[in-house]
Amino acid sequence: MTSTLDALNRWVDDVAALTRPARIHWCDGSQDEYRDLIAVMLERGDLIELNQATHPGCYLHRSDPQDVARVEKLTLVCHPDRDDAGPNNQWMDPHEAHARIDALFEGCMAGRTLYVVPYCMGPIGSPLARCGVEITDSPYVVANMRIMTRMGKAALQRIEREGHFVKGLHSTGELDPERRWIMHFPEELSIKSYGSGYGGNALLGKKCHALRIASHQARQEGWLAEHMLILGIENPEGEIHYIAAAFPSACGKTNLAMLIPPEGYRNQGWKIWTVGDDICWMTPGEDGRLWAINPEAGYFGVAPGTSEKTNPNALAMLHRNAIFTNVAVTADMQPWWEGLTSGTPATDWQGRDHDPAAGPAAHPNSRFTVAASQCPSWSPEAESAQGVPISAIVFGGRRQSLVPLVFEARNWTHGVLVGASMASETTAAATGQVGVVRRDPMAMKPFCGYNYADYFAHWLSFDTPNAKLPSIFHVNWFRKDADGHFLWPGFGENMRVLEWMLKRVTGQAQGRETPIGILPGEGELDLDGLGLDRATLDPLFEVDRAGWQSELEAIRAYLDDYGPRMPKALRDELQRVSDALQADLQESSTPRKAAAS
Ligand code: OXD
Ligand code: MN
Repeated sequence: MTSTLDALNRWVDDVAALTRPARIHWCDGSQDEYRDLIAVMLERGDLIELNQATHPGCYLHRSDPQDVARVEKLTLVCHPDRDDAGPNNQWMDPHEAHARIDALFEGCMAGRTLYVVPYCMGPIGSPLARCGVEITDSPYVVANMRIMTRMGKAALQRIEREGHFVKGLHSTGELDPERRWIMHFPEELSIKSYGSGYGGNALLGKKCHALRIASHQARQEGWLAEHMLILGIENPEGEIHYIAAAFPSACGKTNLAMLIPPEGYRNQGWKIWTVGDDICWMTPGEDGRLWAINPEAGYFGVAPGTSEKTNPNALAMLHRNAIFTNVAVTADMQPWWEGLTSGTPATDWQGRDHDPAAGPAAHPNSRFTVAASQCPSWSPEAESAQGVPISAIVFGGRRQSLVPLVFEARNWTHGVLVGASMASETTAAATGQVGVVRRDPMAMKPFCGYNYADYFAHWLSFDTPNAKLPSIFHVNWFRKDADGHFLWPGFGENMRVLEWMLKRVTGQAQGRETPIGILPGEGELDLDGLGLDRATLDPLFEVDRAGWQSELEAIRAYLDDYGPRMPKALRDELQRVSDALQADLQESSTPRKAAAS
């Protein structure tokens, strides 16, 4: 019998024969290796040293200006049968896809080093973790993978023990957008990515493995791979409840995961623990609850908007051992981005003298890469092999109108519909127009490795007699008034919403039934000290019946796009909500006594 390492060696040989590198380096993940990589990149000009007095161990990488975000139209999910990829994915026949991308890989590493990067997604000893090997010709990718995953020797040992791994092949190629693909072959557990050095396209452990490939594996094996943060809420009694929350890219997952409660809450003993900020793998435990791990070991966060006000914990962790990508710098080489209240940008993200008239100094999707354990609120439970039990799942989007601050789904099926109905205004995390509303179910539109209809069916299948499933909520921090001002203060104040969720989970708040779900009852959500007037509060907690009827029609049309594969249970649930709304509309058009407030 040939060992896994033989198979790995053979694959490396095959790739080397195709790409013809000058040398091959097997990564061990050591500190010395990291130091050498940094030295190579400094010498080549791939990295620029930042101010080592203020930011020891911090470096800046400037991307090609045409390579600064994920490119969804070049990201393919290549199942043999197109319908398995679904209307939610770009698809190509696997044979054709391999042929097209292998033609690009041909000889592409000439003169370069081929790095073999074994990595583990999740705590190295966790049964929920999964391993992969990325082959890349980019030292920037290797350095980032070392921060973002458990990379090197220990991962290789686990691969040898387990006998399988996800194969990822990456080359930056010529960074030509016309010669760029990010391809996934879920049945083969493999990924091929060419022509981009950007995180989401090139750090293959992250979106490609931990979401697109893992979501496919999760369906086969009975678990969930989700685009969710994980946080722990510690109450004054010292109990910790964990929640997982899905928001589309660049909608504040990192900020929420690292939230510092307002002073009044802190004084009472409330605390937030950060388990993860982007990806969550959940599996049903023997006790019927969902247990979650963060498969990542670092944060690849959006820099602009990260400030003392929005995320002091993130700022605190960014003063050492961080790689910055496409931020601006001050005259004394400190990293700078829009939202920071101190420092002045001297040089913009492209290395030009900063001209405020020429646009932002930092790219709107500029990023930091930093070890998870550097976050002051990092939870030691992030290393737990069994994961953490999830009490609540939260879905959320960026919606200026209609969607209230918070509501709870009635049950699991309704919650799955709420997740499936998610929509959000687009952001700079992907190329394309920013600010247009698009459906982004469970924040997985760019990341679900198979047909969404099958994915919703998979979600519904968790509702078994022995399951003790989390409650499901929906939040919207982004409501605006007619003048375009945010109605809700957000950031640390979101603690108030989390507290209401906990009260619901623990049976301490009754809530108010509405056709779209359960909203906070009068006085249940602590608004003390916020100074919000009725004109602000009313829209945050109102259910605009007519507006929701149109929204439900849009959701129905969206689900219909998936044809007969869409689970009937989800359509029936939509009908139930629609009927409840209709009944409510009729009732409210007949005069009745005003509700007590
Ligand atoms: C990310 C993204 O980088 O969602 O996390 O784009
Ligand atoms: Mn993300």
